[in-house]
Formats: sequence, C-alpha cells, structure tokens
Amino acid sequence: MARATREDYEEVVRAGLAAFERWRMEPAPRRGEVVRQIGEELRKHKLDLGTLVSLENGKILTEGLGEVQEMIDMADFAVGQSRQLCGLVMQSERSRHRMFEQWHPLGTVGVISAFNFPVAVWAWNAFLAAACGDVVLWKPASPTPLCALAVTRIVDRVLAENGWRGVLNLVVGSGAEVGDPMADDPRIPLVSLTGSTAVGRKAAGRIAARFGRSIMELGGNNGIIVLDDADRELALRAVLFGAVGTAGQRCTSTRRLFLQRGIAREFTDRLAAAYGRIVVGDPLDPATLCGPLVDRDAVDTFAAAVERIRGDGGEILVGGRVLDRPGFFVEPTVVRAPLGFPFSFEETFAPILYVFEVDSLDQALRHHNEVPQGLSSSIFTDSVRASERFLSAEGSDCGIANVNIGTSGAEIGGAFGGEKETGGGREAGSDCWKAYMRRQTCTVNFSPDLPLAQGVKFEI
Ligand code: UN1
Repeated sequence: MARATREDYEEVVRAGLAAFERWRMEPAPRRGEVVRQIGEELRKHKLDLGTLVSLENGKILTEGLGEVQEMIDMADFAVGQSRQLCGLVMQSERSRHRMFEQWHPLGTVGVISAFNFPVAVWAWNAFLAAACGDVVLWKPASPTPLCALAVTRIVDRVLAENGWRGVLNLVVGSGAEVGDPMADDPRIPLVSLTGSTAVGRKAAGRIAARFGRSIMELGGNNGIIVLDDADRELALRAVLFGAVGTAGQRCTSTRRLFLQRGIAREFTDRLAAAYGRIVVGDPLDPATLCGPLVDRDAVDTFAAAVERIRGDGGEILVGGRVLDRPGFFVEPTVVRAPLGFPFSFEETFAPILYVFEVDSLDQALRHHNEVPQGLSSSIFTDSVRASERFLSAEGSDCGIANVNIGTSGAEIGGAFGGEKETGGGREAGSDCWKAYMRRQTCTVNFSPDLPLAQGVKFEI
C-alpha cells in the first residue's frame, strides 16, 4: 500500500489551512449540520464499516458495529454541541464595563489514532473539532489504514455535497514521515494522540517544546475490585468482557482483579470455568468472543509476557499459550499473583488478567492505585459506604471510576481519559469541546472614562 511522503504531508497541511480560513467563519450550527449529515451516512453504512473494522482489526463483529455506533453517537453529540459553544459573562469591577469570554477555533487539529479503536477515537476528536471550527489532519495507525480510508471516502462525499473540502483530512503514513512532523509542526496547535505511554511520552515532549497543546490518551492498567458483598454474577460478566473483550486490546481492558478473601476462591473457580467456555477464533463468527491479536508483534509480546510472569513466580491459572493455527490467536490468560507483583505494573496489550487476593477495601485501594497508569477502575459492591469511598478523593485515582460496571465500554457522553502515565487528556463528552478551542477574554468599556483595574492611577 502506498504511504504518504513528507511532500504529501505538506500538501494536505496546506489544504487544511486554506479550508480553515473559511470554515472558522461558518456559523457553528451550520458546521454542525455537516457533521449531522456525516452521522447519517455512517448510520447507512454501519454494517459495512463495522465488518471492515472487524476484518482489519480483528475485534468481533458486535464490537466492530459498536465502534461505528460510537462514531454515530459522537456525531449526534457534536451536532448538539455546535449550538452550545458557550462562554461566560463575568462581573467587571469597573463601572460600565462588560467582561466576557468567547471561544474561537484553534486551527488544524492533528489526530493520531491507535489500531484498537481505528475509527471511533478519531470521531471523538474530529466531530467535536469540526463543530468547533477546526480542521483535522488524521494519521491512522499503521495496522488499520483501510477503516480510515473507508470513513474518509464517506466524509469526503458529504463535505463535497456541502461545498467543502480540506476540513477532515487523512494522511496514511509512518510515524517518521507523518507522526513526527505533526508533533513538530507549529501549524498544528493541538495534537490528540492515542497510543502507548512510550509513544505518547516522546510525542508530548516534542509538542510541548513548541508550546503546542496535546491531548494524550495513553496506557491503562485497569483494575476491578470485587468485595465480599458484591453481586458476583454481575462482576463475573463484567470481568469477562473487560479482560477478554477486544482480545484485551482496549486501553480500558481489565488487567487487574482484586478479590476480597471471602469470595476469592469461589470467584476464581467460576472465572476459570467461564474462560474455559470462551471461543477464540474468526471475529466474524457469532460464536466467537475473542478474535485474534492485531499482528505478529502483539503475539510475541504476549508470549514474552507469559514467560516473564512464570519467571517472576506468577501462577498461570488459565491459558498462557499461543494457539498453533494461522492468524494471531492467543489464549485468554488468568494469572494468580501476589500483591505488588512487579510485572503487573506494566500494561501488556493482550488478554492477560492478574488476580490478587485482598483482605479489605483499604488494601485493595492501596494496591489498585500503586501502578503508574490511571485510566479506568471499577468496584463491585452492594455497600453504599464502600462505593462512595471508592469514588471519594481517597478512593480510585483514575479518570474513570465505575460502580457495578466494568472498566471498559464507556459511553461517549462522559469525558474519557486518565491520570498519571495515561496522559491526562480528556476526549468525547462533558465539556471536552473546550480543548479544541481557544478562550478569549474580552472587556468592553462603554463609559466615558478609562478606569484602570486594581485602582491604579496613571494620569498625565
Ligand atoms: C481505547 O481503548 O483507546 O471505553 C478507547 C471504552 C471505549 C473506548 C476505548 N468506549 O472501552
């Protein structure tokens, strides 16, 4: 497949800048109308696009369709947002002065997306950015360019029907040819990057060096705490989806399970039995719950992780093997490990779940929060005290904290992102639109005088 060169990159950036000159002056609700039409087209092509996501990425079809639905939901959200890019009016300390803030588009927003959500995470950024009056430059992940091409074909058609081009742009290329120039390019005031903490750390440094803004959505190491009083059936289903869904390749995947001692043995047995029933195979077969990993490297990473876990004294309870068949299939794996198990501090992008036993909520929280990542977290309990404690300032330190819901599968209406090495960015719902605009504080004097703030006198 042909990949973009530096010259291609340059051409697309220029086209985007030219489009921005006009797009920023288009009334926001009219920009929203274009996004609405894109959402309508995505609805029409949901099955085809969802199937393509499954084929290219390997996630099972229901998740491929879910991913397209996430784009559609995001389009709807951005349409509404396009009428609500509201600023505050503040009280001026000076007589007959009006002080307010307004929001203007930033310019070109770079979106560097990951293979695991090859289109949805682009939509989180692109639809909001477009509603906000920005133009977008999208660099999809190297393993999943086809989904990006298919979506862009649809988008281009809608844009053209509305007399626009250059608003939502795609550049398929390597990190060196496209990603690095985006990080360094002062014409791109905001770069939103989804990927590993290692990739994000490098890019964030380059972007910060030129005072660019970034939204970083990086590694997770998400834990579920199951207390003795939990609804175990619910917890079991959530753990299965969180740990095995998307073959453990979500940044929100459940990687650590903290079981309170009273239920630990029984829960682990039931979990192992449930793992035994999971069908690993063709992602388009409705019986399959776990598709392949994305590529050979991912399989090697899984195998190396299992070896390291064994070497460090972790006990493989279930799975642990690379499946001997064409494709990149591995067994969903459960590991029993002592609290503080060093390798469990690292994110392995594969279906590996560590199970720990804890005495109390206090102990669970301490170990839950001790890893460097801080994306998503859950507690299963029927106790109001325990759940409120988990959600309090001394509870979970993550960007997402759920009660009786697993760690993955967030709705778009909330702000998505996490703390610590997850990067601190927030995307999708809530007030995330503000990241795609620049705030301007304005003061208008309609008095005949020129009073200075803080009572300063400066007269000739
Ligand atoms: C990701 O894995 O990068 O909450 C995003 C979830 C999805 C998004 C995951 N809505 O699991």
